[in-house]
Amino acid sequence: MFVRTFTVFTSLALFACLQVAAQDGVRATVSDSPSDVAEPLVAIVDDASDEGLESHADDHFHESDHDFADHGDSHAHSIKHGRVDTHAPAFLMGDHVHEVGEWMVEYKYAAMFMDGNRAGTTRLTDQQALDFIGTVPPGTPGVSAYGATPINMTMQMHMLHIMRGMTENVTAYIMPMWMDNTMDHRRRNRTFFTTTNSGFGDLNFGALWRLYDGCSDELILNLRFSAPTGDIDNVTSIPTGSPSEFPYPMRLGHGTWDALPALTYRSYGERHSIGLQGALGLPMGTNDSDYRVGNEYRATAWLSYLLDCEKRLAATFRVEGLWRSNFVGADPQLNPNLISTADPNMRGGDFLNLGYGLMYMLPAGGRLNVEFTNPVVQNLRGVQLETDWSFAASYSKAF
Ligand SMILES: [Cu+2]
Repeated sequence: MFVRTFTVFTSLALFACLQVAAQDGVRATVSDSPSDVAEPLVAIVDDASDEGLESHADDHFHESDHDFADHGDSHAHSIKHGRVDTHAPAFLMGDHVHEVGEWMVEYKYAAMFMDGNRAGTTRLTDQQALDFIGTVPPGTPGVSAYGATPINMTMQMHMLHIMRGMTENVTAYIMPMWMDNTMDHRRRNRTFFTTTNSGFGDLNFGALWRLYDGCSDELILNLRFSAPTGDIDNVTSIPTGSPSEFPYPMRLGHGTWDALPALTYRSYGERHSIGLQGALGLPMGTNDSDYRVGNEYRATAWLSYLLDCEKRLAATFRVEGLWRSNFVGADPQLNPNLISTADPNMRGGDFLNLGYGLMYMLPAGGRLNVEFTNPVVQNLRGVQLETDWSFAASYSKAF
């Protein structure tokens, strides 16, 4: 699993480097085309005389140029247009809209790596994780300690993201995804086993509504929903020899319809942009296995800094706070006294994550977007695998 992920990452990194190296060659081609990219000095002079609205941009870039259509000029003139950083760092969604009738297709890969257990903010050895009594009161008859513990996990996601501009300010989208989860375990008797579960995850879809469209900033409401298409009843025979359901973190979906609303604010300067996003994950009702996953509350802020004059390459830095509550209810198929991953009261946690990314606009107009994140603070309920780092990479193209 690691090898595959490493290969994907290395290829993307190499591809990005080659593109950057080839950029000088590309520059001549770009400025020869009729839709020329602004010279930086021209943009600066124009800013001074024209309130920052005259930074020329490629008209093939997909963001709307409706604000200045009445100039009788096919070029987009807003500071928001024709720059790579109109998309958010790779892990984020719901950060931009498209113009009427425009489509965008994106492939996104994301992976999360977890190694070792933690209770609260304290790291545990495998033996300490096995001996963790958990939420069962000490001395409960028949309960001594866990029979097995997870020792590491890799979660991978392959997602197709299709967007279409429906009206000037409303863009609809759908995001089918394929999940691939692998978990290594240690039994009390020092033997090991690995389980793997893969398949379609929950189907996310919704609409983005741009509530405010200023000359250098905008506000976008995301009305996102998740349909329970991911299987929560898959079974494995690996640990016990007879088929039993996967524990909570290995499952492919939530089993409930979820509301995932978010609000995003973007503000653009000549060389940088900032973004703020608040997002909620609210499972609705209870699934047919008698539980629902925890609520999620996310707040994130990022800075994108343009690294080249043509505004094709940007570096991003992001800070994210994430609060996740424990599950409500419990699946009667799972015995929380056998392993920590079967305990609905060991799912919540608080995280402070940092993200580092790069995004690059290819000469043909497609976008590459990569981001690494790692938690600098994580406080987990009960005993759980800790998150070490995550990676997301995407390629998108609008037409
Ligand atoms: Cu898009």
